[in-house]
Amino acid sequence: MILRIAIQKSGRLNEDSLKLLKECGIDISNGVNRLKAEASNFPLEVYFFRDDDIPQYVEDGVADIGIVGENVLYEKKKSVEIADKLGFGKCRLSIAVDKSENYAGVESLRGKRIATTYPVIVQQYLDEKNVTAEIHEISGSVEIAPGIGLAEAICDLVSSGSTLFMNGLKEVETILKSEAVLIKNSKLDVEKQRLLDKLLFRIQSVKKAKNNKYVLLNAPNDQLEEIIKLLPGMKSPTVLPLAESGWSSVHSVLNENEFWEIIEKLKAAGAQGILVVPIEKMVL
Ligand code: PRT
Ligand code: ZN
Repeated sequence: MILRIAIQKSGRLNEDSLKLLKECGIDISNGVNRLKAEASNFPLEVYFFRDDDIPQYVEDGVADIGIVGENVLYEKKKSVEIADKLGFGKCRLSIAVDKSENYAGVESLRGKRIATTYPVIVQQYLDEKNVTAEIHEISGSVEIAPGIGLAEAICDLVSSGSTLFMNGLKEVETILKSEAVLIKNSKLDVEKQRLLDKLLFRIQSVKKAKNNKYVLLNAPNDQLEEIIKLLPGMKSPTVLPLAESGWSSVHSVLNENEFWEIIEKLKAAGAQGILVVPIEKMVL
């Protein structure tokens, strides 16, 4: 029994998808035939496709699971399930207009031409807003459409915003926030589901590790109690005596979100020599 995963052949999601598998301890042989590769230490076969085709292949069962951006998933409207969000490939699908335009809300789009590679998502958005506009589906370089007189607005993926800026456009509405997700065929058999659960367990351990840091610090013993109170840790922090008497070494795990705030408080409480180390895997 082997689980088949579809990932992007080349492009923005290819590298991060392979990296995730590697972090899950899965070695993929980089065979000459880059259409398909097999893992040497997990029952997994990797297929390399264009991202646009992945939802269809997973729905049809050509692949059991796949990694794709939510933007592609919602545009293709295939009946597959999201097994997990993966935290990379983050971007947003936004409407942009010429920067000199007097944009006064979504009503301003009424009767306008909107160029996009995401006609389904844009139409759904306009319907929700009760706005009628003309959608021009084009296959690439959407950002030049207003400049060449093809449309008054565009809807495209944005990450840094520099593409819009360089083309004299401004972002006016965000329709969708997107990241890479792991999708699965909705009728996986028990054996394949078991393999997927095994993979998901590893993915979750990798994700948790990324969101947390291992922190080591030196604390004067008379401040130890206060410092320990500041540390959430997995259970409670590890405390070891230092060679220098009156001092201890404290080890704990901190979440990225609360990290800076706690570090500040630790310093204020007398902690010294604070080391922050990345965690590779975290199994709770
Ligand atoms: O060949 P294939 O069809 O597989 O690839 P593709 O060309 O369709 O997709 P690719 O590799 O460009 O993107 C794959 C996925 O990465 C997308 O479906 C998104 O889920 C995700 N992603 C994340 C992005 C971006 N960020 C992104 N910035 N996809 C595209 N862009 C483009 C955007 O279209 C625009 O042209 O980057 C430009 C904007 O970037 P900024 O930084 O200038 O704002
Ligand atoms: Zn594509």
